[in-house]
Amino acid sequence: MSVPQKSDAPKKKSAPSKAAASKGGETHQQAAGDGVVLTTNQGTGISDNQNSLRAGGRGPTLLEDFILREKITHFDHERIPERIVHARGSAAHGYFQPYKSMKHVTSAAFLADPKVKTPVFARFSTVAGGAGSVDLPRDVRGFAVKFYTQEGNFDLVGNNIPVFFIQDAIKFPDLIHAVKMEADRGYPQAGSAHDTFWDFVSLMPESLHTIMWAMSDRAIPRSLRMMEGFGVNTFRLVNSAGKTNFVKFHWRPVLGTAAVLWDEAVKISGADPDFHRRDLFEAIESRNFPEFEFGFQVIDQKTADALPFDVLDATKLIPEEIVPIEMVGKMVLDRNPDNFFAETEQVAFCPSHIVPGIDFSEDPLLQGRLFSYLDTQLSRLGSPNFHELPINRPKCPFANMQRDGHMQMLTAKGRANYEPNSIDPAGARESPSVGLRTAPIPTEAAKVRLRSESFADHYSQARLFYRSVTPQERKHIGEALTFELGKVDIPAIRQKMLGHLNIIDKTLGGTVAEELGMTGEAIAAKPSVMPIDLDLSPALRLYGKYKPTLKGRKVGLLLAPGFNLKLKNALVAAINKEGAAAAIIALKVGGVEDSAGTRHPAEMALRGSPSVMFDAVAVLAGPAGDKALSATPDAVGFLMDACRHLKAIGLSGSPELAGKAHAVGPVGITDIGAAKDIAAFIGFAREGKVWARESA
Ligand code: HDE
Repeated sequence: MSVPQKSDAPKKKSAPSKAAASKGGETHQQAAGDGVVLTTNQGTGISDNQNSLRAGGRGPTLLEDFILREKITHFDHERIPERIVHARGSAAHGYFQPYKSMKHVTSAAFLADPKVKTPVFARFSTVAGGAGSVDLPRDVRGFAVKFYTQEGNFDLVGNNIPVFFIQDAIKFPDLIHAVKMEADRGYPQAGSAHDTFWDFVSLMPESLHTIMWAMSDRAIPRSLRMMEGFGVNTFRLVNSAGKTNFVKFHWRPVLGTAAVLWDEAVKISGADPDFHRRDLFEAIESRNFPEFEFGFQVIDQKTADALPFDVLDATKLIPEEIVPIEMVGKMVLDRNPDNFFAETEQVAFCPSHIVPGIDFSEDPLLQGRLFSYLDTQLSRLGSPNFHELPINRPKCPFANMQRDGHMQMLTAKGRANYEPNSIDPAGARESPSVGLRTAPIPTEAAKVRLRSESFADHYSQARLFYRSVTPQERKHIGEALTFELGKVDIPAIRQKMLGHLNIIDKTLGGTVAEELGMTGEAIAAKPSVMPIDLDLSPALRLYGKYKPTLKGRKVGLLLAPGFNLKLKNALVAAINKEGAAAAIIALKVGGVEDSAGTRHPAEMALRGSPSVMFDAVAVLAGPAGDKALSATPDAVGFLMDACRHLKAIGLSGSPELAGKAHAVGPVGITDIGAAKDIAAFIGFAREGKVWARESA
């Protein structure tokens, strides 16, 4: 244990060592050392944590210094292998509570009683980048939730996109090798805009539906608190009578969905690589607890059979217009981890962790996942006892005859480490009544390596998604494809991709070809099944589906000398009333003077707070302040970017800056001359983005 041990550690004040004293006196810790004494991992008190043991003040260090060696050895082994995918993640504790009993479809106890709160731990992640990569690459986001139920842990290991790139687990290593940094050159980090990824996609049309989602604004979310989540694979629900249904799991953010623009994502990655992690942590610290509703699409066999695609195919979704989502409860994330490594890093999710009442489907992607996660935890966490770590340990009793192994943390008692046994009649035994029972789904068939015909249509749902979303989303998909394919060196890969895009939607293919300067160069794709036009699904839209709100958002207020204090206070009050936060920015972090010459503290200096970090911005200045701002490139950039990124903008006393930043005239810019104008600014800010400005 490297944490201080209260009980055993000697509690007397530690005297500064002679060496420390001779080198310039006491450190803060030594001076303040009335509290817990620093010890080795064996509990031996440490008298000097500043100097290693040496032969004389200037002599060589002695091998005898076990305190130095213990400390360095532990440090040398502080890192564990990062996750091969989803390495970069942020997490929080919370609870889940059902709205009503779901007993009619599942016997799962945590879904049976609206009074029962089940503790959860949720981890959000990017897929491709390493643990130290930025938060805002274009990427799918992981959305994994561990429910510590009274019947065991249930891990719902999902994503923020409802479909996946491949249909069979055997293709996963190829997909991931293709998207991660290229084997010879070691780049790009956390980005799909390179040859190997698009080479793979161009040869694997089953990935095209997910590609449409990954190129949409879903892949650059504004906040982890504003993403939908999906179980992706089809699971089964089983009720106490043994009746089964298929189910698709959904998470819906109470704050609604929001995304940033690509140019914002690129700039945020530089300005604040931890943008999402910080946002989640700060929201919880300020008690704005992220909330997600949990929804089920319950599908009976008859409905599944009538669908024009296979419910076992993870590259397909079931439109809500065909099977509505029933909201069954809510997850609230109300506590940050105490220690990032012990919790966020060591948490081990496994789709194979289910509880009675939930069962798997035969989806060949899910079947492979059931093997992979347990296997990967063994090398990542280094021991088959990873379930004993506090973050992974079930909160209900657990007992079996598994014993020993690396880092065994439990001290099993008695002689009986096998079953059946007569030596320990009170010991753990199997239980047909409360134990998990697999739904007896018939499976007899010939052993074949074969993809079912029902998985063969790779284009219809890609088209469905592209045509169902809003015009802005469609525009951004085209731009993202142009950007990504523009980064591909090998022309034939681009040409093949254009062939696929033409089949999904001719206009899309044509626009991307034109933007790439490759009109007429597409290599025609030959689908094995020609796509059909499915009924559009407006539910697939990212924008316009949730009510406009400013709740949980952040408004940046740039204050310059001579600003109107009354207006600033009214603005902050209006922003707070919306449930949003106002961040005070000034040219210098030391503060800024209002029109009466009174100095006010700032929270952020302009240089470190570009407008990409906020959902909406306002600039308040007096004449001198306006002059100072317009002479400052960072201030001009602040406003120019806010304008380009379609943010609601409020301006008070800053005409010169507005002119320099070309922020005169576009929709969504409110002149805040008096408090009565604030409502109009808030109205635009609630919309998230002023889309009319983009069309203009
Ligand atoms: Fe994963 N995935 N995955 N995956 N996955 C992992 O497990 C894997 C897939 C997802 O926050 C790994 O603990 C295979 C789909 C999330 O800790 C690994 C296949 C979905 C996380 C693994 C898939 C996911 C992982 C790496 C294809 C959405 C992060 C580290 C058959 C439903 C969990 C680890 C966390 C992590 C394997 C496809 C979601 C290697 C073989 C589809 C959210 O076991």
